[in-house]
Amino acid sequence: MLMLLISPQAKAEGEYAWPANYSGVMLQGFSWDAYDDSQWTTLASQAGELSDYFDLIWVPNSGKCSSNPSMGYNPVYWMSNHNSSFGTEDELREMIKTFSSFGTGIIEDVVVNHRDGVSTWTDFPTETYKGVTYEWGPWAICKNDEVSKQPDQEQPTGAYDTGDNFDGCRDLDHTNAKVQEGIKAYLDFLKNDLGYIGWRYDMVKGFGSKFIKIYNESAKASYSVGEYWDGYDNIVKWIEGTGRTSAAFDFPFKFQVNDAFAGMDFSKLVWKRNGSLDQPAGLIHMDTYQRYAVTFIDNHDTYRESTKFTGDVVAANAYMLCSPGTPCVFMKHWLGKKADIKKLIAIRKSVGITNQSKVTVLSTSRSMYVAKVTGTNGELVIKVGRGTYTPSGYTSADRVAYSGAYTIWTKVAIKDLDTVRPEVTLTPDSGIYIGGTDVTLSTKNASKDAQIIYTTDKTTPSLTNGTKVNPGTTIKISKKTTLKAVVCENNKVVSTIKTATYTTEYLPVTIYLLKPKTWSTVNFYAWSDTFEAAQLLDNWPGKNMATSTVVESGKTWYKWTTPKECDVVNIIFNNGTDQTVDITNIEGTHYFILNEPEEGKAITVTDVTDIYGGVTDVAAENVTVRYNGSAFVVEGAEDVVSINVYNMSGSEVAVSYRNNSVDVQGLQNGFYLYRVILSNGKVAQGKIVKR
Ligand SMILES: [Ca+2]
Ligand SMILES: [Ca+2]
Repeated sequence: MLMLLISPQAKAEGEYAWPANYSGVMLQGFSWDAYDDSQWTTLASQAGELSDYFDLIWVPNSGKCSSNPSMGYNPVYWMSNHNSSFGTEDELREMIKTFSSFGTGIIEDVVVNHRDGVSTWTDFPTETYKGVTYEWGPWAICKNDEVSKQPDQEQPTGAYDTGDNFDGCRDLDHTNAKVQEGIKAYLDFLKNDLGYIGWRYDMVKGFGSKFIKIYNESAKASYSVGEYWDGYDNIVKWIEGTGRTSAAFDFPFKFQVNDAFAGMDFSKLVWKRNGSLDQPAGLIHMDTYQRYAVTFIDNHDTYRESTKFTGDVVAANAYMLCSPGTPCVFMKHWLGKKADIKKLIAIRKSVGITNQSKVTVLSTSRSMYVAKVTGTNGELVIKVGRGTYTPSGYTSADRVAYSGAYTIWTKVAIKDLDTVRPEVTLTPDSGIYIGGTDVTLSTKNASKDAQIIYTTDKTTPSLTNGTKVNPGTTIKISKKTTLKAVVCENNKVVSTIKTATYTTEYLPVTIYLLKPKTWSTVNFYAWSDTFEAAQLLDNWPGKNMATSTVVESGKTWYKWTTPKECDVVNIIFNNGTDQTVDITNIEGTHYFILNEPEEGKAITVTDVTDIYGGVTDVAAENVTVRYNGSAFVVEGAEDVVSINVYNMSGSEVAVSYRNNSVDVQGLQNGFYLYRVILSNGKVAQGKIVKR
């Protein structure tokens, strides 16, 4: 009877935080501005190799943000738009699925301390998930957020912030139950819809730790780690504040490693547990917290600041990979020292070291740290530093990895983690084949019963999508096609996705730029894979476009069309002094406008092709749009397919389908652009004022 009185919601300690005795190794799959290295398609193409070594990969926030490009730390959309600077939502889903099929979990960078508006500081998007609509207003914002000093913006009415303020986005009021419901839905969406295995919380100093407990218990987080940038005592306080529902990055570990290598004083790699027992430094020195520690040598922030690790990268990774805690290898270190880091991970996994493995420090001095680490399959001895040491019972034949800066001895046989995986080969591969080509699909390293599943509509080939054929099948490509294919064995997808693009004719690119108000000179500068800048629009700053203007829909545009052999182009707009970001991989016809410049940054652009690209459409006559006090209403037409509303910088702010009105109550007063498409294909567009 007594048992029944125990609170049913009481959870086993750490149930939703990080597994006990966890042997996994994590990769931070990006560094700052890693827009190339960390594209979802790039990561997915390496899924085989990365999955041989890593169990978890932390990637940038994949939701659409308020700038482009964005590293993900100015989030706008949570559930309804995961097209980001790292790829489209389809590419994201394909990447997560590919890693998952190799047993590797993807960790999302969850940024919920703050959020940005769609077009103003406070107009958060309305999003619907599982039939529930989440509509937010200024009540969701902490009253001491910096927007309270902006009289021209809607004023926040939430409670005071329960942590630090992030200057640049609106700090959310986590004490508000509706905010909490939104975050719970967001995490549910990440885990159960997109397929993330867990998350890393950004800037957890920005709100109370008890809210993490609410969120993780709701989402049943399997892996949660918080970025609490502080010393040991405060991080421990934070972990306890979350009810041990989250792990934390081991900043104290990172800073001891920095200090030890910078001053060549390896005694700094040791802290005393309970004042007496020598242990590797950081959160991990305490048995209580090893499980909740994610160790690292550098991350995207520290690497570009004065906190960057400047010592021997391999030796530091050796120390980390031969210590408790869950090691998180940094992308730059992985790319720069791949062979060494592969070996160190193979050693950790062969010996069976976990986040809670036992360490016996054998020697500690300025010149070296020496410790015995006991894994589930045996033990190793690691020495970091240049001091001389030979562990008893070992000979030089037992040294499995070493340099002048570190040595590892073990008698455990080191496994080769490289897996030979089946793959698809396409003959010929991507390229330009004017008039078309035949492509043969074959397998490599696959069993004789293996089959191939392919798609030609850019969707992900899977057991339930695509055409299944035998290796050796030839298919005819007669128009521009993206071919995606996987190997399938015993009713399982066993390869990464092979993607190839076949171009069968040249389609020139046409680029329009709306005449910028503040530039008296406009230059176009372009390059492509097949053409140098000098062959297209001349060397920097490119071509002065003064004589290349056209007037369309009452606006003056600078217009340029590529030569017909150039069907993908990269461009920069500039005025000789200021310039835009690189606008890459443009195909077809595109209309651009410049965004407001930000101090010290290249100017970003908005692609407004959706609004202006339709000017050649047949105009719908006698169709008008009027404001009725709460909605924009279409008059003079019955068969409305869609109504899109854009702010004056071209961002879509409202949309309605199969309806002759669109609700604009959430929008501020001012001018908007609308575009109405009728079922007969005709288009009405124009400007409207809400007042
Ligand atoms: Ca703020
Ligand atoms: Ca905050």
